[in-house]
Amino acid sequence: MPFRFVPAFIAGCMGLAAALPAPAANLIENANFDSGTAGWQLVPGSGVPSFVIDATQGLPSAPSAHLSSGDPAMVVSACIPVTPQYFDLIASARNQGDQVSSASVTVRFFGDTGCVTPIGSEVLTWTTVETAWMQKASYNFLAPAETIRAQVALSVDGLVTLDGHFDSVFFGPTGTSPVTLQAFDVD
Ligand SMILES: [Ca+2]
Repeated sequence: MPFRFVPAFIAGCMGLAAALPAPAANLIENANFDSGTAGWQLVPGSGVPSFVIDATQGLPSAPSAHLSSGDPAMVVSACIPVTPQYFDLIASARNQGDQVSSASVTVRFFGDTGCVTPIGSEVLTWTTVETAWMQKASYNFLAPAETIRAQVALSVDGLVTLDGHFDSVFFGPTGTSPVTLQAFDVD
């Protein structure tokens, strides 16, 4: 009587589905820049930074965000409500600035609702030689106990010519990043 096994089979499948990892919980809006610069805001530096969408390149795919400036410049995400816990930060970038420049993706934690005064941070930095697209990640870092907000910043730093591309920004509770991102490898 094989049909007797059908309900058990279905129940088994449901159990398997329940055991799969939770779906990705990226707290970043427009993380792949498919919606232009929506969700990101330029924080003007002392120079005149440019923050535009580059439709020709990205990792894993175009478009990406392009931040260039003659002085240190920063673009920030929304000020995101979070609770103190372990987080993952993953991003792709390339640094095309001069020999003393860097490009960084930083999550900053705040104890105030306006994301005014950082009380902790975690940073990924692309150095002078990292001019090709490269994914970087920091897993399982703990937000300070007083954390109530977080904000992710894309920045370029250095002295003369600062130029960074950014894509695929993930910030979320540890264990919620997509498997494809965790397994992604750049040759
Ligand atoms: Ca993209």
